Amino acid sequence: MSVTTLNEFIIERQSDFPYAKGELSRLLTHIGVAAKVVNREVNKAGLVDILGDAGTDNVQGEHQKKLDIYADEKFIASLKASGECCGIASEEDQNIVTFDENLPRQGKYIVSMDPLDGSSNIDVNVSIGTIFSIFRRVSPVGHKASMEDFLQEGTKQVAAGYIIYGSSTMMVYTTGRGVNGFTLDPSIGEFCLSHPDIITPHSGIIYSINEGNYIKFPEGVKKYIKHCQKKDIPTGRPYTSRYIGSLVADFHRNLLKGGIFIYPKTAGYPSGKLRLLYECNPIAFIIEQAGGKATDGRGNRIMDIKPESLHQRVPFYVGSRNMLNKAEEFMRKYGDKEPDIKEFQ
Ligand code: P6P
Repeated sequence: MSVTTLNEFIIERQSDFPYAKGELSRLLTHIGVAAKVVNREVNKAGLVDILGDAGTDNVQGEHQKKLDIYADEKFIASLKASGECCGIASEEDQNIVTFDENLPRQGKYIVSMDPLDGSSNIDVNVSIGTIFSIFRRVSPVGHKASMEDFLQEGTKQVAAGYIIYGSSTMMVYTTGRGVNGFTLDPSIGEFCLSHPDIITPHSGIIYSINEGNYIKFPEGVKKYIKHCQKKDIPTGRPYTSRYIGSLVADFHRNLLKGGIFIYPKTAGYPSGKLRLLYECNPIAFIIEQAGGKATDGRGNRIMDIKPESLHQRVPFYVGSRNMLNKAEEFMRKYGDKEPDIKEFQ
C-alpha cells in the first residue's frame, strides 16, 4: 500500500491556496522536522540526562523540565531556519522571540506554540505534546515581528496543529480545509498519512475534567458533572471519565472518539488555566474543522476572543458539539461564577 508522507501531502494540498508560493508549506515542513528531533529525545528521555527539572521556572512560574527547554530551542531553531517565520510566542519564553538576521525578518508568518505541553508527565512516561498556531504577520515584512502580530483573534489562524508523543508519535493539523493526522514511521523517519479527514462525533460519552478541583468549580460545572454520572443515556451506562492531565493527549482521544474536555474557571484559576494563544486557539481551530465546538463555557467562541496579552488564560470547553451545548445549558441555568478562593484558605 503506498503511503503519503507529510511533505508529499503538504505539497499536494498547496494547490488549495491559489496564490501559495510554498511559504506555508515550508513552514509546516520545518515543524515536522523539529517534531522528529524532539520525538527522538522524548522517546529516550529515560536513558539520558534530559529528564527532571531544569532548575528554572517559566513565565507561568511553573518548574521547567530540561525537555521543555530542549523542545523550545529545537522548534525555535527550525522555525528560524525555515526563513518563513519572523517571530515566535512560546509558553517557555516571557516575551516574543524575534530575529535580527534579515532572512527570518522576511518571513510572512508568526507562530505561537507550547513546545512541550503536559511536561509534568514526562518523568512518568505519560503522553505529552507540542501545540502550534500559525498566523500571517500584520507588521511590515523586513522588520522584526511585533506584539500586534501575536494578538490576533483565533479566526485569523492560517494553520494550527499538535504533535502527540504517545504510544506512537502523530502530527495532526489543519490549514482550514479539514483535519488530517500523520503517524511517524520510525523505520523511514517520515510522518505518514494515517487519519485522513478527521471528523469528531457530534456526541460522545467521555468527559474530561480534573475532578480533584470539584469543590472549586462553578455550580454549573458541578451540575454538568453530575449529569454525566447519571444513567439516563441510551446505553444506560454513566459517561466515562477520562483525564490524563496532558491537554494534547486528552484532546486527541476525544477528537477521535467523541467527548468533552473542560478546564473551567476555578477558585484557583479564576480566568481558567489554559492559555489562549498557544493551547486554546490551535485546539479550537482543529475541533471546529473536525465539526466540533470550542467556547469559554458562556457561549463565546474561543476563536473570536481578542487576545490582550501573550500568556492570557481562558476557561476552555472543547469537543463534541452536542456535549458542549448541554454543558453550556447547565452553565446558563446554574451559573458560571467560580467560588471565592478565600473559602479554601
Ligand atoms: P491540572 C499541563 O500542565 C496543562 O497545561 C495541560 O496540558 C493539561 O490539560 C492541564 O495543564 C492539566 O492541569 O490542573 O488538571 O493538572
